[in-house]
Amino acid sequence: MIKTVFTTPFNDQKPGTSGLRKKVKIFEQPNYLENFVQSLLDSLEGGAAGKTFILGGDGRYYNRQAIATVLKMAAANGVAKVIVGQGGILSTPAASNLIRKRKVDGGIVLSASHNPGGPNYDFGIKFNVGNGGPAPEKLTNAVYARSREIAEYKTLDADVPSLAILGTFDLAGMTVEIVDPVSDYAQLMEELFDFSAIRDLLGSGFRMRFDAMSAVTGPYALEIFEKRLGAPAGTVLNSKPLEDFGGHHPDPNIVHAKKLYEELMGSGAPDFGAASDGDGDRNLILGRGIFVNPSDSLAILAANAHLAPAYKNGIAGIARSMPTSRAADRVAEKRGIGMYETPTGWKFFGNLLDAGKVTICGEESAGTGSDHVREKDGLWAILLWLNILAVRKESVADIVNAHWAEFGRNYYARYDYEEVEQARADALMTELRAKLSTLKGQAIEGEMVSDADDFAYHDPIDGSVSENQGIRVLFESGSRIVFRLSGTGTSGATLRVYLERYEPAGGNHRQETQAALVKLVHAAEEIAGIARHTGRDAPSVIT
Ligand code: VG1
Ligand code: CO
Repeated sequence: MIKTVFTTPFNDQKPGTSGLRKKVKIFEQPNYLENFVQSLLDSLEGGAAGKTFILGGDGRYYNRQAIATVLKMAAANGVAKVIVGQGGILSTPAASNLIRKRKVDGGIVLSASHNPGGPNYDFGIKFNVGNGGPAPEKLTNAVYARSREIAEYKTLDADVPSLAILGTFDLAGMTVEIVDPVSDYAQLMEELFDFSAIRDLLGSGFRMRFDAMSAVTGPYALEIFEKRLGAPAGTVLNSKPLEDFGGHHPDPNIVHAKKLYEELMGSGAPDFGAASDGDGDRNLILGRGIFVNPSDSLAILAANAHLAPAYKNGIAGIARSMPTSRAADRVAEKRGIGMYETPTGWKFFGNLLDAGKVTICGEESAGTGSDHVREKDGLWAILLWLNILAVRKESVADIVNAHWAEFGRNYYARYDYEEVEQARADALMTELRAKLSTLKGQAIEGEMVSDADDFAYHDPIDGSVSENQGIRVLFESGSRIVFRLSGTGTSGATLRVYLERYEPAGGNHRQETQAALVKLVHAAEEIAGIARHTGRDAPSVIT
């Protein structure tokens, strides 16, 4: 029942920051998903035959059809075994954990992460390698090259049995094992953190809220917070995963998790609020009356990680993506541990984690994680915060203020200009690149530019080089502006402008963020001509 289907290439299957992400409508074109999956299977070192993979997704619209397609194609290509999350569900960090725990060859995760879901919105597919982390560029480039020349794919002329019941079945000679998506992950969290201390905290009148945003973390959060940690029923909001995330944008920031944010800022607010994204790898951290900027959160978690059992002997080093604020650098410097700056996207952390150079990694986009898996991990970050709160017995605001007092504060914001016409966004970046060499030594908005470059990363472990990873403009004052185009959007281009200003220990840490950055906003306009190029006089989203 194996059949070979003739096909012709699509020219747009280049994986971005995190896999191939497109509108559902694009994925629904005949052969579109099949072409990509076959290109992937063809590009694996040693081929796909005989290998074992993990498979699951965030449950969004098209997840079920895609799981069936992948299973049939895996079987037809001679894959030995696929371990699937029950109902086709696995969060990204849970998939990473299973790849490592079961020592398999890799995993396929179906998700468009923080992008909205539903028939008119987004879908995605990404591949993780044997260490549990996102495929490195060498592999994603090979998949893209293959997708440009593909002429046929293999699949089965058969239906895939239901994935609703735990157990094992045979699919044309391939073993399919259906596992509980939550239990291995929940067990890992219990090994890393002091659950009894967190249970005591939650039993002592400390109130928390977690917003699953109708996405994949609902079942994980119910099991961990309400069942294992004894938080009262109702602690987890929007806990039922929905194919369209209830029409919301499952991106845990103060714009899209507005209701939670308002609750934490209001009177009678709980002590702690948190949220995660579509596939469970991002986190939002709120305290009563305070939003913790993700870059600050990375620094605070790194500075306090030793309070949790898994990190009690300290951390080896920290890595952050280039646009992430340099708050974590202050911690690394003071503690005398390694600090690494990588391009945007979790795939660049894998080598550093595997080599034991770093223990904790993070991105400004609300991704934080450690060497426990090879993905960013939303619930992990939230549990580490809870562990720290349980030990320090201080409020979130007090911990943040004490951190700034010791290390200084990196005022920080990201301005996103979404759905800009691609040609206009490209023109902006081209013009910017061309004037880089002239920026140095210029005074802009009264601040002297000390350096400007296009970030290139030289991986210290495997020597690979990744160029054109974003424009950095550094000022003598220590301020910085970064410009780059998003690699996860599905319509037009998204220009991201990252603004950062450092206020040392002893300085004024009580300013409102936007007010503190106002000069940099003007400088960014002067340097890049954002309004002139994009026709926008304000960003679509500020985070
Ligand atoms: C964005 C973020 C980046 C993150 C990526 C995937 O990429 O900026 O930090 O790693 O999304 O996150 P870009 O190229 O759009 O800036 V997720 O939760 O969507 O897997
Ligand atoms: Co995500």
